[in-house]
Amino acid sequence: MKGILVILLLLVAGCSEVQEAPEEKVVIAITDFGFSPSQLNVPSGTEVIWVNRDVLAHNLVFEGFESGELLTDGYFSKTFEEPGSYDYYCSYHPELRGKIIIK
Ligand SMILES: [Cu+2]
Repeated sequence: MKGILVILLLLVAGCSEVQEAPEEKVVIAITDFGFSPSQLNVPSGTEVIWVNRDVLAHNLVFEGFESGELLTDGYFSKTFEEPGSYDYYCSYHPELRGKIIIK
């Protein structure tokens, strides 16, 4: 049993050494009818994760894709590879808007 643990620890250590450039992740919270932050400037390859901390359900509608319904504590993640400006909104509350800018 101890031997297995040692092997697992070595595997974990080995993986973290190989991963020289950690993947970037940024969390956007949905709280009090707002995206926090409402505008995000990040490099390409960034994974953006929205977490709904509101009491109501929301969704994220981009040009070309949608998150589906996010209930309280629900989340949606998307990795943006293409530089550009991505506007989005909640179709339940169209005044709820945000923007992602990928450099
Ligand atoms: Cu909403």
